[in-house]
Amino acid sequence: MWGELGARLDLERGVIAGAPVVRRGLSDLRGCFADAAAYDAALALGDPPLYTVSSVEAGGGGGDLHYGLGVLYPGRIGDEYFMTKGHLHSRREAAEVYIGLRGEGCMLLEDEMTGECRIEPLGAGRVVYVPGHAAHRTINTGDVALVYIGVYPADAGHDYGAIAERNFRMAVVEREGRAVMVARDERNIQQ
Ligand code: PAN
Ligand code: ZN
Repeated sequence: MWGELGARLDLERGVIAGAPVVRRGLSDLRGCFADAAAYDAALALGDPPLYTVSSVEAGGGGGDLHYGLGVLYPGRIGDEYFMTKGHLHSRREAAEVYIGLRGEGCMLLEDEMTGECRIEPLGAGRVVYVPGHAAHRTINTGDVALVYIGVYPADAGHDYGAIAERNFRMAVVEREGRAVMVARDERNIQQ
């Protein structure tokens, strides 16, 4: 017997109705932002919410899919835009499809095998395919919440360890009003 197959996107509250919600605040992203002084200064003023994800994780079989609705708020730490922690999938070959619903931003992708880095625009009307072996992080470069859905294999798993240890090589920062990708090391030297 099939269980529940449909769900309501409650875009007012930014959740999938009835689905569990994970909330991440600034304090959860220690070590992610390149400008450590700006991070500490912002955290001293409070611990603002950065994003929420509500997930539907029904079946757990090899062919099953899970999906989540992400809401990433606008803002910056120094010149670096608010972003998600980012991860690889535990089963590295597991890909994912991101569907943008509202707002403006991008995905930062980094191939674990080749080191290739790329930013792909994500926002209303954009879909991004995240290949296997690609570390992925979502970034809000706009003024309103970036809302998106990610669909991934049920057995993908989330591996945060590698990114927590070495972070992404690139950072997405604001330069003269525009979002640009710069090398994280370069970004640190400019401090
Ligand atoms: C997404 C992410 C979501 C939050 O549903 O989990 O954007 O990002 P972090 O998990 O990196 O905090 C996804 O990629 N799932 O696989
Ligand atoms: Zn993922």
